[in-house]
Amino acid sequence: MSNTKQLTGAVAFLALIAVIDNFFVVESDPKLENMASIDAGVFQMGSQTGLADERPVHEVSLGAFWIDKFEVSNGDFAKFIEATGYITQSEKGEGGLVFASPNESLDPEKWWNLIASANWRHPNGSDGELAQIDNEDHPVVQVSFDDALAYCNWLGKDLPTEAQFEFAARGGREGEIYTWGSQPLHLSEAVTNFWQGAENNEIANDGYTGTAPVGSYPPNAHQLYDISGNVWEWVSDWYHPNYYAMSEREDPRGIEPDNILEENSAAPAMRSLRGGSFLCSDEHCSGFRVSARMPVAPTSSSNHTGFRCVKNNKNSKY
Ligand SMILES: [Ca+2]
Ligand SMILES: [Ca+2]
Repeated sequence: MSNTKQLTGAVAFLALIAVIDNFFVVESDPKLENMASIDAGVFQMGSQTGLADERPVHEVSLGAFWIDKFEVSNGDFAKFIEATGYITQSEKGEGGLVFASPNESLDPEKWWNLIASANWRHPNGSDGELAQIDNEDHPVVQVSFDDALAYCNWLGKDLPTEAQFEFAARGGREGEIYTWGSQPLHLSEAVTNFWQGAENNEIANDGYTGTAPVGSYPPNAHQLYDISGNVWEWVSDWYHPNYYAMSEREDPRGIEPDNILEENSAAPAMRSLRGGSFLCSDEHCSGFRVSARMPVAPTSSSNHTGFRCVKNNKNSKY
């Protein structure tokens, strides 16, 4: 055998070992339990019929990754707090935003109140009805961007990028509006946890006026539950309304904050939320569309915002 053939054989053998090592080490990792494996792929990101910040539709390619099948629950988050002693941003005295029913006011400016006692243990404030101890299977809310990222990092994971979230949410449905296709939501259907009704008349045929236990509704094609609806979810990207016009094609990770702030502007940069919440209807917000984006201050916490984590494939090209 020539030296060249020996060398080629050795390289091929080492490559095989690397693949096997990755397969067994990663696939057997208990932290991948309840995560869906998403193959590398190319998709059309955005929507020509959605809002201005969803345009233009552009081609994006992603490496393989794993993503949580469920929103992170109160029970999951409690383990993190117990293990690390982490104190969330809202618990440091900043409080959290709590939705006030439009029954009390039809003025959208008055729909949200900053409640000092609102935090992940008491999403509606300490006088609220939802006590965390009774809601271990509900999605954790009243977590800021840093809180969400700290949880994912604790598990050796990350928050998904906007591109990863949309690719996973679409579940292979190219050009569709929702995770289930393009058929509009019908009030009698319980396809996801959303706001069922017009204006202030929430009929809650889906069973919940607030959060639902994670995994209460049918999953998408990747077996992802509540990737549409229930609670909005933090993603890792900084938000810019025109980002899609300048996005990288391969594994886009959002714009850098230095490029977001307007010159001489004191306005803070925003992070993106994805997936909509129990407060979204097709008439208002429609955030459960797979292309919908929502800018939010990263320091804010609210009672309709949570998250899920991803783990990137260490052999990923991107
Ligand atoms: Ca509902
Ligand atoms: Ca969700």
